[in-house]
Amino acid sequence: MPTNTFTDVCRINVRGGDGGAGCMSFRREAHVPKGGPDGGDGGRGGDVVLETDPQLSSLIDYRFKHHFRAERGTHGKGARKHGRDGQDLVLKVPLGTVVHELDPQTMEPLYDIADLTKVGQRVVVAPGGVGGRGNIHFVTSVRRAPAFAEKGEPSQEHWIELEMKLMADAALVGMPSVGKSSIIARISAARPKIADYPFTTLVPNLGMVRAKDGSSFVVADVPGLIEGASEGKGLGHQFLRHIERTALILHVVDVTGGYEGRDPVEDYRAINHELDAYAAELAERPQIVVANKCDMPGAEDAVRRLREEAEKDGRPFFSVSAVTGKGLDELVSRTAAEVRALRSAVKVEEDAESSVALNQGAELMRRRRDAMVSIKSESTGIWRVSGGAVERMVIQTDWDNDEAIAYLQHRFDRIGLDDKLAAAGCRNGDEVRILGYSFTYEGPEDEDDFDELDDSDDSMLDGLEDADADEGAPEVEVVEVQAGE
Ligand SMILES: Nc1nc2c(ncn2[C@@H]2O[C@H](COP(=O)(O)OP(=O)(O)OP(=O)(O)O)[C@@H](O)[C@H]2O)c(=O)[nH]1
Ligand SMILES: [Mg+2]
Repeated sequence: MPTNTFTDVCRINVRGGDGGAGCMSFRREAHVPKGGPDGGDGGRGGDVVLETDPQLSSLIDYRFKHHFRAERGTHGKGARKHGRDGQDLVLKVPLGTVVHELDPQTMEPLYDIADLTKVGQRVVVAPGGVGGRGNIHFVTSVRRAPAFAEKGEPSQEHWIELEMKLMADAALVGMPSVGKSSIIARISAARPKIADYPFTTLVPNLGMVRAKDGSSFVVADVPGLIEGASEGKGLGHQFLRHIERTALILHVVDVTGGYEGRDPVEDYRAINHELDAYAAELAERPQIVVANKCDMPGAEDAVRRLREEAEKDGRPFFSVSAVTGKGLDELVSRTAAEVRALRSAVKVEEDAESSVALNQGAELMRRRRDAMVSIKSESTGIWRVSGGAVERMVIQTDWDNDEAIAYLQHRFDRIGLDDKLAAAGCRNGDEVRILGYSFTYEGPEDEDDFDELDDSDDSMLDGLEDADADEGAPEVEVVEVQAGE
């Protein structure tokens, strides 16, 4: 399965389906002029789900299409009929895909959502919105005929980054032009470009290598590294990232010293230094030292010195020639054996639980961010309130319906928004803006408008509490309060 071109990082915008609206309806029967409320709930919007597919070896499907949205839920109907749930949108990704949440403003990665390393592993990256509740849910002891229903929860769009980390078993690592591509071409079916100038290889090539004992492993030919790579020189970071996932490093050294006449032992040390500087664990990763170009005259001394150096570090050493093929069979056999041993060791680490825990963490972070409310002064007497959860409450409200608006006021009350506005310096009569809507602030303890709307008694509020009990209202946390001048 040699892969010569593949995209390894891409950004996509994902959005679950919107929830369907709840229905406002009353039973109609021949002998009952106006029966009880019977509006059903809206259906749930579909989720956007990532799923690993071992057949895929790249993220190329996401290079040209960037927006993905799941199906919306349909609206609820009378006679307590629920709307239909939207279908999930399943996006296939290759094994070894790491998913990052991106900051919508800076497009910088915020945190990891998932690390997809197992066949068929799934993660929800954009949950669909829940359906709005039909008017049957708003019945209370004092409100027998609620004439409003909730709109569906709009889904949230966000940007994520997919990063495919190579799932190669071994990586050919070394300075430019040491013969990494020549070696992969010789031991596998991969046919990368080979040339006598540095940085011929710019994206990694994968090759499947079959050892004599019948076992096989995937080897990656990684672009050449130079001194300073760990600081980003020569696209160092981008290249070093490819090595992070490979359990075994085949460190290739040019024993001729290359056209610059470098010292092979220094090259060997320099590369190990860069690995260490990038990530200490890379320096500790199992490594096989491969002295290449042994066919060249006068290489013996360098081979001997390098062998000593490798032995000092306790690393297996092979002298080979990608041109004549000398020593490559031995190298392949030894690599296959190491890979087998390493593979049986990693299984324990990759249990399902750890990946689930990671997803839950991401979901929690998403909820926290979503529940945050920011209050800012736009100008004298005008306040801007923003935040995912609070904005959705506004969107889910039917603005043509006074009862629905009163219910929204009640929800604001429950999350303590009025108190927080007051704390920020908001005064009665000030304007409060949420999305495109504007409210007049009337202070935190203004329970009266509720009663006025429904000319019922004071127990109205208690009744509402009951109706809300199952709501699971988000706990709103104010992150930013900026008082106006
Ligand atoms: N004599 C001799 N030349 C070799 C050998 N292996 C590679 N070369 C030559 O070295 C040069 C560089 O080889 P590549 O395989 O492109 O080296 P690379 O490490 O992949 O280089 P980058 O992709 O630039 O990092 C080419 O001219 C090869 O023909 C070898 O074993 N012996
Ligand atoms: Mg190359």
